[in-house]
Amino acid sequence: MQELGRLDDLPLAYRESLGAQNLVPLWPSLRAVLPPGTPSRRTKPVMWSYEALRPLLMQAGELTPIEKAERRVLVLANPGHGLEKMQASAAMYLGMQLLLPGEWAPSHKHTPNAVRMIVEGEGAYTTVDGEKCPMSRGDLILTPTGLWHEHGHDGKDPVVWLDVLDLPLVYYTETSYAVEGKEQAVIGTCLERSYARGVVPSPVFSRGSSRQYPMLRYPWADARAALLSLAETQPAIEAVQVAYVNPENGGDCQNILGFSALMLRPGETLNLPARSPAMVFHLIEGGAEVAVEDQSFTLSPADTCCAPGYTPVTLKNRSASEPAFIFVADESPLHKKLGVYEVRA
Ligand code: GTQ
Repeated sequence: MQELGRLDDLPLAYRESLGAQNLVPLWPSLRAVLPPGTPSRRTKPVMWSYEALRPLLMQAGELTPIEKAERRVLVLANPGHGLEKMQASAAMYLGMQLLLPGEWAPSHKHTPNAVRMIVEGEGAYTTVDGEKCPMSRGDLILTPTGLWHEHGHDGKDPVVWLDVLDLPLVYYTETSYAVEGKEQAVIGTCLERSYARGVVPSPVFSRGSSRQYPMLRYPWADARAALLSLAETQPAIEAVQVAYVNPENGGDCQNILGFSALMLRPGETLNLPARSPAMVFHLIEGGAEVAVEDQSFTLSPADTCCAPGYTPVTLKNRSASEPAFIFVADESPLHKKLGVYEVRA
């Protein structure tokens, strides 16, 4: 590959004249912005141990009252991007949010999409556009772009959940903002519109439901049962994995990030090919090992790690007798919409 001219090959006076006109020569930076073959990635493989972060999160509960935080969150930041950027990857933001009994995180809506994966505690709920969604371990609750949401807690113990947002991407595109609102009037619970077992509003005599986000809560009990049944009824399947989809059209449940749950059968090792999207793994149950680049992470329940794109990942169940269950978030809907999605065999 041809070596290109460097910035300091150019006379200083010329460089100054360019700068004075807000002009920049491309060739000294061409290889950096269009690297050969594979993108450069700031995203590093990183793991966040729940055991290590939990006491710090509980300490935040003592140090900062909810009124002074609005959202009491410790951000899982990837040092590859710089901690202050609060990014797990180019498009993904991760945060562990704590709500104590009786606390309330007030209603707002914003342009980034969010999901919550419940990590521990019972009795909290998120109200999304008037629908009250109870939170239990492993449940996935959507708060898509533009929908009002607030969090409350009627239980006795601290509740913690993992927030996954596309905030870095939305912020980068200069489209990130929030609007504060009043406490929502609860018009129902999301339990009232269940899409379980393959029946949806019929599009034959009506246009189905007019909701863009027909399902806001994906109970863990249902996803777990689906994984177990998939493993049992399709033993030859490569990966025991279910996607969280819009049940009315089968598409991704949100616009930018994709979400799935994966079961590693006892003793299973799963080799994931290099794909363009970065990925996040959060262990719900069991024990797993995640190998990516030169790193190997040992995940216990509630541990979270991330992997950059364009690199293979190996997932290993640490138990020979019990399944392991992993929540996966990735950037594939975004990459597909951008036309840059790739799988490298
Ligand atoms: O719960 O609405 O982690 O607005 C970051 C921004 C959580 C939330 C975050 C948010 C929220």
